[in-house]
Amino acid sequence: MIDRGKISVIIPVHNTEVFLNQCIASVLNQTYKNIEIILINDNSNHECKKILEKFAKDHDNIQLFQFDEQKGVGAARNYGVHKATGKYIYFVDSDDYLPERTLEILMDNIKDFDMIRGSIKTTHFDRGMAVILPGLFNTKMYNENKYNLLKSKSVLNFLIKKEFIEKHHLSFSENHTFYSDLFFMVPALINVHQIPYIKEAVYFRRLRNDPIRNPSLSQMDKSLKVGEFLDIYKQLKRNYSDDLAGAYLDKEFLNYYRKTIVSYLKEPENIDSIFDSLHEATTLLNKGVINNYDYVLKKEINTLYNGNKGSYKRVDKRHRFLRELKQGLRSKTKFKLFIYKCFFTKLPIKEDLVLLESFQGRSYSDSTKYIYEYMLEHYPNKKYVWSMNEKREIPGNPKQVKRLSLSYYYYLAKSKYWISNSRMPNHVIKRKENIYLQTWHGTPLKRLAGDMEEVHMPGTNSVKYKRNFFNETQKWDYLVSPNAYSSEIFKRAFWFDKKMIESGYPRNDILYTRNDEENITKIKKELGIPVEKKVILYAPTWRDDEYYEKGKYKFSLKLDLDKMRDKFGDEYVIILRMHYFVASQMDVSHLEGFAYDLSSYSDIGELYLISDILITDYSSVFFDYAHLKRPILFFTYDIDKYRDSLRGFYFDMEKEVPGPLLTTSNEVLQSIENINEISLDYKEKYEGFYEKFCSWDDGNASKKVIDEVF
Ligand code: C2G
Repeated sequence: MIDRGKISVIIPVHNTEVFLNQCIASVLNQTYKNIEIILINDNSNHECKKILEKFAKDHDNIQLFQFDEQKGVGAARNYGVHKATGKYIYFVDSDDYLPERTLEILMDNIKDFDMIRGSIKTTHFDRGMAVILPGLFNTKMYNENKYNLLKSKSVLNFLIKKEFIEKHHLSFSENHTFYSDLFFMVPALINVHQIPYIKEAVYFRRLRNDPIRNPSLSQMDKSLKVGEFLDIYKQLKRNYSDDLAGAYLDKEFLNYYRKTIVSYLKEPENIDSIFDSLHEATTLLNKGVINNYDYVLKKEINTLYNGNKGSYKRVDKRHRFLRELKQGLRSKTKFKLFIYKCFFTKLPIKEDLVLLESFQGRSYSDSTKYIYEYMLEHYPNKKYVWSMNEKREIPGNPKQVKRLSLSYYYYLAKSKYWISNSRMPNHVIKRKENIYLQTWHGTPLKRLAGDMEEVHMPGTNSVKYKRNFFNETQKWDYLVSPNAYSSEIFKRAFWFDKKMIESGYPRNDILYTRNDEENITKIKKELGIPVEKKVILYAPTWRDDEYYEKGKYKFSLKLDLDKMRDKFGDEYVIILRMHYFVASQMDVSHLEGFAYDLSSYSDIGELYLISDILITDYSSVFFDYAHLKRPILFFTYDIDKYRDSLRGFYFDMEKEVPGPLLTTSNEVLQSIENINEISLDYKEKYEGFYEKFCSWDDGNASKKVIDEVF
C-alpha cells in the first residue's frame, strides 16, 4: 500500500454508545494506515463519553475533543476540520461502518482531483458486515451530472483535499440539524468540474432499528425538518447563482414538496404555519422549471407562487381528494379504505356503539369476550358490534361484521368505543371522540415491540414494524395490565403513557368463578372428552422463523403421541392446542379417543379449566394457567435459538418458571409419570410465581376494567 498523505477522519459523536465501538474499530482497522481520527464528543451521555475516552487513551492516532453543550453535527464537523492536520478530510458518522479497504481504494483513485466519492449502502447490519472483494475498480466520472452524487444530501463518503476546503471556505451550517451538509456540499460541487466515483469504495450507513426511542437524524420529527429544508433551500438559492446548482436545488425542492411537504400538510394547521415560507420558496424557482411536471404539481406550485392562502387550501383539498380517489381505484381493498377515509370518518360518531374484536377477528374469546359478557349484563342499552372473520354464535346476538369489509369500516367509523385484545389495522383512523380500550393478550416473557432488538418475522422490517406498532399504541386510551411486572414492561415496550388499568385479566375471571366440578364436567361433555379421564393440555407458541408465508406459521410436533397413548391412554387424554398463527394441521385421526386437536376452539380459558396438566413452552399461557395452581411442564426443546436469536426473554426461565424445562419427548413422558413429585418439588417456586404474576386476579377483572372506562 502506497502512502499518499494523511487522512483526517472526523467523527462527530452524540449518544451512539451502542454503535460506537464498531464504528471506531472499523476506522482503526483500515488498510490505509496514514490516518488521524478526530472524535468530537457533542455532549454525549456518560457511557458514550467513557468509550471515547478509552479509545483516545489507547490509540496515539486518535484525538478527542469535547463540547460541554450540544452544538450539533455541523458545529462538530467544522471544529474537526479546524483541528485536522491531514492532507485529506473524510467524515464518518458514529453509528456507521467502513469495510477495511474503503480509504485505501479512495486514496488510490483520487489522484489530482479535489474530491472523490465512493458508494453508500444503507443497512440494518442484520446479515453481518460486508467486505469488499478484491477486483477491478471502475472509476466513473461525474461532470455535468455531478449533483447526482448529492441525492442523499450528504457529505458522507466524499474524500476531499483539505486545501480545497480552505480555498473555498467550505463549512457546515451550525444553525441547522438535518440538512446542514448542503451548505458544505453545494459550494463544493460548484467549484469542481469532475469527480471520480468508485463503486467498490463502500460506506455502510446504519438504518436504526428503533425509530421511536433511538432515532437517527433522518428519522426525526417532520415539522422540524420541513421548516429547515425550506430555510436552507431559500438561503442557498439566494447565495449561489450557478446554473447547475440552481437546477439541482429546484429539483430537490420539488421532490421534497411532493414526497414530504404534501403529507405534512395533511393537517390543515400546518398549512397556516408554513404557507409564507413555502410561498417565498416558490418565488425563487427558476423560470420554466415547473413546466416539465404534471398538472397537479404545476397547479399547486403556481397557486403557492401567487401567494393566496385561501385558494391554496382549496386546491390542496381538491387534489388530496383526487389523490385518495386515484389510490382508491387501484383495488377493491383500496376502494374500501377510500370510502372509509373520505366518507365514513366524516359521519357523526354514535355514543352508544361499541366495536369489539379478539385476535384480529379470529375468535370470540379472550378478555374482549369477558368484558363484553359483563357489559351485556350491566349495560344492556349499549349497542355492540363484533368484528369477526367468520360468523359465530355469540350471546346477546350482537351485530357481526366481517373484518375489513365495508360494513366493518362503517361501524369502525361510527362506534365511539373500540375494545380489542391485539393490534388493529394500521390504517384505522382514530377521531378525537373515540375511546380505545386495549386489553392485550398475555404477560410477556418474549420481548415485545419497542424492546425487540431485531424483528425476525417474515416480510417484516424492524423499523417499519416498530413505527407501525408505535402508531398503534399511541391510539390506546386504556391498557389492561395483568400484574405489576407487565405494567412496567408495557409502559416501556409500548411507549404507553396513558391510563394503565391494573385489574388483572378479564379472560382469567372464569378461572376463579367457574372452577368447579359441575362446570368442568359440562365443558368436557360439550367437547366430547370422556369425563372420567384426566386431561393434558399441550399449548405451545409460534416460531417467528418457521413459516409458509407471512402470517402463516409452521409447527412440527415433537411430542411422541403414540408412546404417550401407550403409556397414559388409560388415565389421560391430550388436547393439542396450537397458537392461532399456526397454519399446520395436526393429523391425530389415528389417535381417536386419546388426542384431540382443539386448535380452533375459541376459548383457551375453558381448556385450562378442564385440564390437569399443562405442557407449554414460551407462550404466555403459563402465566394464566398458574392461576389454577395446577402442574406445568415446559417443553423447551429449542430454547437456545428461541431465546438468543429470535426474541430474547425478559427473565431467566430456568430460574423463575414454576415447572421443569424439558428437552425431549421422553423427559416429558417421565415427568407426567412423576407429576405428583414434580408438584411437590416446585411448590415453593410456584407460590412465589403466583404471588408475582397472578395475585391481582380474583374473578372481578371485567368489572374493574368496565368501571374504569365507563
Ligand atoms: N394462545 C392460545 N393457544 C396457544 C398459544 C396461545 O390460545 N397455543 C393464546 C393465549 O391466550 C395466549 C395468547 O394466545 O395468552 C398469546 O399467545 P403467546 O403464545 O403468548 O404469543 P403471542 O401471540 O406472540 O403473544 O405479551 C404477550 C405476547 O405478546 C405474546
